[in-house]
Amino acid sequence: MSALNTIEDSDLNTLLLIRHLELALLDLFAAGEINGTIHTCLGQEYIPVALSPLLKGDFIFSNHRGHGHYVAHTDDPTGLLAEILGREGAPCSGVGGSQHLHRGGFHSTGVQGESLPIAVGAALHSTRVQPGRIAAVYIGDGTFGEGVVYEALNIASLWQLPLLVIVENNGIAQSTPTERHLAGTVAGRAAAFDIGHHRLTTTNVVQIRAELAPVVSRVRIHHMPAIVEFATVRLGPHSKGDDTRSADELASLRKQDWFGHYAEQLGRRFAESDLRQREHVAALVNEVRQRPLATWGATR
Ligand SMILES: Cc1ncc(C[n+]2csc(CCOP(=O)(O)OP(=O)(O)O)c2C)c(N)n1
Repeated sequence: MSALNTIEDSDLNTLLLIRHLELALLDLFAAGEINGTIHTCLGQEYIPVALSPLLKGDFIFSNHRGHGHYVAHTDDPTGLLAEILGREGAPCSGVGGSQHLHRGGFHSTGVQGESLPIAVGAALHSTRVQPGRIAAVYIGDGTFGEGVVYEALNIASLWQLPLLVIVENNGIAQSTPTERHLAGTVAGRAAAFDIGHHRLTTTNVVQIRAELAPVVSRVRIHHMPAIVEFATVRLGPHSKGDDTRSADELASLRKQDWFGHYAEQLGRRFAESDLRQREHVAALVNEVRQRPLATWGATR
């Protein structure tokens, strides 16, 4: 078991950066400064932070809850803010917004399940022209309700493609608890397609990375798909103002928040990073919201 106190400063900073960005986005939404909606990854930030160094240079496919994925994999919080606020410097000219982000090998979509077959295509492309590059795709537990997921898993296994499926199982899909929408298990589904499955329950990024490094290597070197499933918590509403969970349930989920555990174990180091990131995000928000509006094509 890897001790949390060996966590690198850069990882701690990224975790807290994502946490404060998500909180700032909720404030901006409440102030009417964001069009459409947002889905925050509060509670799930540690997953892409643990995975990002293992997936450098790979294709990353994200979903509607993708802010943390984007920041961890691209190190571009300013671009994310500009995109969501529709300001100059937005990587997709402010047209993609919160759910449709693209930068380099990073792509996200708000259409549930859509990324799976596209990731399979990217993995196939890799085997032909860029061996060693894998396609990693983030999905939620609710996305197993989409038939295309099974078509993609079938082909990835049959053709032995370097596909890593990262399941963020937060126990709920919008307002439906997992036990009411999912028969069987994620592990059972992986087994049905002869795909390796690994389930993680810890929020310790050091431990997660150590445990998954050999899994990702196998995908990369032996061209075989794998599914990694995180038992995690969604602390915020699905998107905005649509949390149907009781106050008691939310209070018990908050006890599982990595933030409290990290604060307890890392003490002053945590408090200092937390303050720095809070101030950093406040400054970023201030700077980006004063930029002129993005124009289509201007930043491409
Ligand atoms: C094809 C499609 N159907 C429905 C939706 C609306 N929708 C967005 S997210 C979501 C639930 C997703 O649940 P899950 O996959 O568990 O991810 P989570 O939101 O928990 O991260 C739904 C129904 C959608 N975006 N796309």
